[in-house]
Amino acid sequence: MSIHDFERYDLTFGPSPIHRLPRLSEHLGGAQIWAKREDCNSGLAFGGNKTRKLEYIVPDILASGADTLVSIGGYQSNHTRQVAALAAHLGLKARLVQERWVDWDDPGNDRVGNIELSRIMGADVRLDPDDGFDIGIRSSWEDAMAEVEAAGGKPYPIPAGASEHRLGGLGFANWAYEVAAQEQQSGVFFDTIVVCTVTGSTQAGMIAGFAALQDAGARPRKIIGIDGSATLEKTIDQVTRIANNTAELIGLGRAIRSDEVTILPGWEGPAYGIPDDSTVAAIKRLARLEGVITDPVYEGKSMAGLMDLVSDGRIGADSNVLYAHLGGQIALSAYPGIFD
Ligand code: 5PA
Repeated sequence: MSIHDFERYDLTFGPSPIHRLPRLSEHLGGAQIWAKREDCNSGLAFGGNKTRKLEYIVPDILASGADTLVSIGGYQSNHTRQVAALAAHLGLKARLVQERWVDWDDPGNDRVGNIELSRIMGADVRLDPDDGFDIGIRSSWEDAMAEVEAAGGKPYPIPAGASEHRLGGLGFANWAYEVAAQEQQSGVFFDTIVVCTVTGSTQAGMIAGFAALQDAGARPRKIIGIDGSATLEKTIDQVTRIANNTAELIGLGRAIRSDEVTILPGWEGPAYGIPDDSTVAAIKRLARLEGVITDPVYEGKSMAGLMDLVSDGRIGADSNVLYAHLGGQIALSAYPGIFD
């Protein structure tokens, strides 16, 4: 088996674009920095990293005969917004459990941004103010499944971030092959990839995909995950587990080595969903140097990490760094206070 043996249902515009960030590179005075843009990868409700993961899950959804997608996230989950868009696109219903993952009191946090879009797209959005952040399987989500069944529906479960789904790592295993093809065209090899990690299947898929390419003779490269949730040990376990599951699916034929899993702490802020000064500074700096927008929950944190690693030389000056921009800007309207 290889990644090419899995059916993929098209939800994206095609390969996501890669472009240079010349003013940021110059400003930091080290490595050359490029971005691959999952934040504009699809016409479905602004897309993002989950849209790529869902491309490999849709065939299973359609085969199951389900009529309702059931998923879970925080009030401002990008994932549940992308599930709502997928349901609309497929003509299915969506039942979304939105938990209070973030202790953040900007007014409108449970009404604007992602949750507003999910409501516009007709999802059945249920707030659960009692449950906090957790990347594992939740009882509130299992309850939602049972409720759909009790009402005569046929639910299809999509766990948080689609990460614990059996096929959840395939979208970003394929991303690795897409990067390799884009490198062939441009002649630029990215020796370092920087990616924000929370529920894990984005980075885990990349690890499995690049491991397969490397075992087939490609040059080695470093994938640096930036922790976005201040639960580092749990995240490392989850990424390792999903990377191994995905590696098995795509026929890697060996286990993932521990040196293939790098997740760095330092830019996660006090908790999931809460930015610190470095997050806010990184969001402003990237926006003011390049006109590229990042969010305070995910990409602002990974960008803060990238900026420090490049400017202090931990990523060497001779590197070509690929920043995986995974989306998430829709949540900005839930955080107006940090830019007042
Ligand atoms: C998310 C996730 P993983 O969860 O695959 O590690 O990806 C982290 C990530 N960037 C990075 C953006 C913009 C993201 O939305 N979001 C979750 C959500 O509910 O939206 C799954 C947590």
